[in-house]
Amino acid sequence: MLLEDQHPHNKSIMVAVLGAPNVGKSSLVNVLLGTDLSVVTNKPQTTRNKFHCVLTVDRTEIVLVDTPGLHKSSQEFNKRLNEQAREGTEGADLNLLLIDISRDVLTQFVEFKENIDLELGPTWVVYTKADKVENAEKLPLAEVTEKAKEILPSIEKWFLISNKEGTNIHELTGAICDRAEPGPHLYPNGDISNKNQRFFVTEYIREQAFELLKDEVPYEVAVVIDEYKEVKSKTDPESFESHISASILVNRPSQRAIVIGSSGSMIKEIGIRSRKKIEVMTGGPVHLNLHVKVSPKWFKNNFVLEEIGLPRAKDSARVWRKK
Ligand SMILES: Nc1nc2c(ncn2[C@@H]2O[C@H](COP(=O)(O)OP(=O)(O)OP(=O)(O)O)[C@@H](O)[C@H]2O)c(=O)[nH]1
Ligand SMILES: [Mg+2]
Repeated sequence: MLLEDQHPHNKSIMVAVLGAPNVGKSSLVNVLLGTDLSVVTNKPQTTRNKFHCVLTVDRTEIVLVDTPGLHKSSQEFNKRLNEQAREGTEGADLNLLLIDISRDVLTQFVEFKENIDLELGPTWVVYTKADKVENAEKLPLAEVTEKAKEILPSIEKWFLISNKEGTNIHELTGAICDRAEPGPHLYPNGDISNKNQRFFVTEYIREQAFELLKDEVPYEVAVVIDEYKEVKSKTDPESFESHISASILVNRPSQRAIVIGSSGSMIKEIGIRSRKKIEVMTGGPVHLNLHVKVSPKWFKNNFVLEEIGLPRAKDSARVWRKK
C-alpha cells in the first residue's frame, strides 16, 4: 500500500514568517490558513513563541512558521523572543519578510538586518497593510526592493498584500506552492500545528488580556495551565467537555487588582471571550477557571520562561546558576 505521505505527487515547503512587531505576521498566517489559529491584537509583541501552522493545497503542504516580531532590546525576555524568531528560520526553505507600508519602509529593512543577525536563505518581501495607504499599488515598491537587496541580498521577489481585504493572498499562496519541492509531508496525519491545545488555550486567554488591558499590564502578563481535563459530558456520554484551570501571572499586586477588575468584571470578560475561542478549537463545552497570581519579575525567572516556551537565548545575559 502506498503511504499517503509518500505519494509521488506530494510537495512540501517550510516558510518562516518574519518581520518587526505588529506588521501583520500572525494575521497573514491566519489568512493563509483560513482560520484564526494564531493570536492577533493591535498591540506589538503579541506573538511570543515560534510555531508551525500547516496548510495543505491539493498535494502541497505549506508549513508556516509564525514568529515573534524582531526588535532591539537588552531585556532578557525580549532577547528570548528574538531568539524564537531567529530559530524560526532554521530549516525554512523560504522566508517571508513582512514590511508594513504604512510605516517607514527602508528603516524596517535596516532594523530587520540588524536584529536578525543571521545569513538568511531565499527571502520574499511581503509589503503589508496595502489597504491603509491610498493608491498603494502606485508606490515605487520595485525600486524600494532593489535598494533593500543591497541590505539583504537574499531577497528574490516581492508582493503587496492586505490581510484585511485579502488582496493578492491568492497570488502569494500560488507562488509558495510553485516554489515547493517534491517530497514527503512533515504532518501527514492532518495536524494543523506542532503546538498542542494547551498552548493555544494559554494563547487565547493571553490574547484577550492583551486586547482588554492597557499600558504596561499586557506585557507583564503570562498564562500558565494549572489543570486540563477532558471529562465525559453528564448530559451526553458520547461527548466530552474540557475542564481547564489557568493562572494569569502578573508582576505586581496592583496589576492583580487591574486584571481582576471591579467586582471581578475584567477577569470575567477575559474568561467569557477566551472560552468562546477555546470552545471553537475543542469542539465542545469548556469550563474555564481563571486565577490571577502575583509572580514578581516572572519575565526574569528562568523557570517561568521555560514553562511558557521561552528557553535561554544565545545572547542571554544572565547565567542561571544552580544553588
Ligand atoms: N489595516 C490592516 N491592518 C492589518 C493588516 N494586517 C494586520 N493588521 C493589523 O495589525 C495589527 C497587528 O497584527 P498581527 O498579525 O498581530 O501582527 P504581528 O506581526 O503578528 O505582530 P507581533 O506578533 O506583535 O509581532 C492587528 O491589529 C491587525 O488587525 C492589514 O493588512 N491591514
Ligand atoms: Mg504575531
